[in-house]
Amino acid sequence: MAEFPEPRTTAQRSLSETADTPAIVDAAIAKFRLQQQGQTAAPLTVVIAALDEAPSIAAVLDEIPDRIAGLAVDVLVIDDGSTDATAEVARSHGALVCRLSSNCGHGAALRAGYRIVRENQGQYIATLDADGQWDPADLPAMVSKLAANEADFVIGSRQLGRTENTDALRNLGVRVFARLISLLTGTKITDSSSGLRAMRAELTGTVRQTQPQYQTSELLIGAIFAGYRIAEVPTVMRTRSAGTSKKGRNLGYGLRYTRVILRTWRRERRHRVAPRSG
Ligand SMILES: Nc1nc2c(ncn2[C@@H]2O[C@H](COP(=O)(O)OP(=O)(O)OP(=O)(O)O)[C@@H](O)[C@H]2O)c(=O)[nH]1
Ligand SMILES: [Mg+2]
Repeated sequence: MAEFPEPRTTAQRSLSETADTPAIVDAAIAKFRLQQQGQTAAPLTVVIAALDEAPSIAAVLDEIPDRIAGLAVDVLVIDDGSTDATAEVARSHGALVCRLSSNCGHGAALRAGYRIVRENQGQYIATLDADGQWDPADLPAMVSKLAANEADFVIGSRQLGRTENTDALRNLGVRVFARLISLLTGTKITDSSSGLRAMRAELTGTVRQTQPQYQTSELLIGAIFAGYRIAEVPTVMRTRSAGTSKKGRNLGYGLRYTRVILRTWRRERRHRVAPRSG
């Protein structure tokens, strides 16, 4: 395992996984498996990566219904090395919890969740954030599209709905990034950075993903070039219910996000396959 003499900073771990991430993830999944004792996943698992979200995660979990679009639901929280009571709160509100022993990044945490679902034969995965910004009430419309085999990857789009975020720069960024990805891939999307998504579990194993933090655009661009059918449904993005943002400042965030889009596009366009027909 790599040594980090100083605590790792956001910049250090924002664009490439640190060397110790695979070992941390493997150990966390092995421990989770022991607790699970061979249980298989429900048809739909809501995967939530959470970093120090004890003040907000209970309300998020309480909003998730037991069944969505007729499917039984598991909720899996990946505690990304929190130093607060995120894991305990999540467990006491009915979630399965896999805990990473130190912070690996939003993308790495989600991938640990995806892997657990795939290995447990789950069929569909939905994601949302632990801070209450995405409303689980939007999930039935999204998951229905998967269940009806109309799409493979469904985005909850604040551009088709609305956002309560009043940060003009952030809101401009959402529009610009969506335009850029639409242009680069030829697939029109309106919200590339939405944390509210529903997808076939299988897709998370076939689309190449390496980003520790900026995972939304990497997964989306990879899914488009792999021929998966993308759909969007309107959603309302709320303001954070409690706690603080884990993201960097707007400008640095925007630059790193742009870099991930361009790098992923360069890497994935070479492997482009025709869109699936259903
Ligand atoms: N940014 C970030 N989020 C993480 C990390 N690990 C887990 N998360 C979770 O990822 C979700 C998104 O993080 P947020 O800080 O809310 O990012 P955001 O919604 O883009 O930004 P805000 O609008 O400022 O809340 C939350 O549920 C976090 O707890 C991490 O290392 N970094
Ligand atoms: Mg947030």
